[in-house]
Amino acid sequence: MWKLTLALIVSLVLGVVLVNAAGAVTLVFEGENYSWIKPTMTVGTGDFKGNDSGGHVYIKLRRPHAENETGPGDDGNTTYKVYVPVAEDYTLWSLVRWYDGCGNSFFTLVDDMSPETPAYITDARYQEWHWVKGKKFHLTVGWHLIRFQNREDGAKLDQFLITTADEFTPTRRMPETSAYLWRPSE
Ligand SMILES: [Ca+2]
Repeated sequence: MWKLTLALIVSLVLGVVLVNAAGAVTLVFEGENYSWIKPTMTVGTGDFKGNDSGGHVYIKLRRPHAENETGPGDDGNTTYKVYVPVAEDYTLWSLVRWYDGCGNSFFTLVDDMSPETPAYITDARYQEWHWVKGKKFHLTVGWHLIRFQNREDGAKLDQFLITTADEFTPTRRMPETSAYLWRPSE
């Protein structure tokens, strides 16, 4: 209960409510609202809903597109500095669109994880936006870095979320909890 109370207090301070009735904490971020970006990660227009005012980030297709598992052409990435209000195990979900079987993954790196860590998201649904479940990881209270990094060209990211809920499968775009994201001042 104290965790729920703490999360509610933090939510009130930050001006958003992210704690549901069951006490789960869910933080949602837009791919295109990153803290830092490194090419060949690129900002694109359009999102899951076909909404042209929305955006995503993606790894540009190589010419020619990789046709086998040759490894990424660079370490292009977006990094998100996020504030975690409750120490807990969090599951990563990502709203992605894959190009094909050789363009269907991102490294998903938390804090000091490196691409040598076998942490990435993938599945076999191509050419349509859908949610993909990632790993569960423990986060302490405070600021953390979450990075989506080039693993295969042609991969796109509209949104991602971290949640303490075990029995939760997102099926649509979620309201962004931007108060929990650090962005450099313009
Ligand atoms: Ca987006």
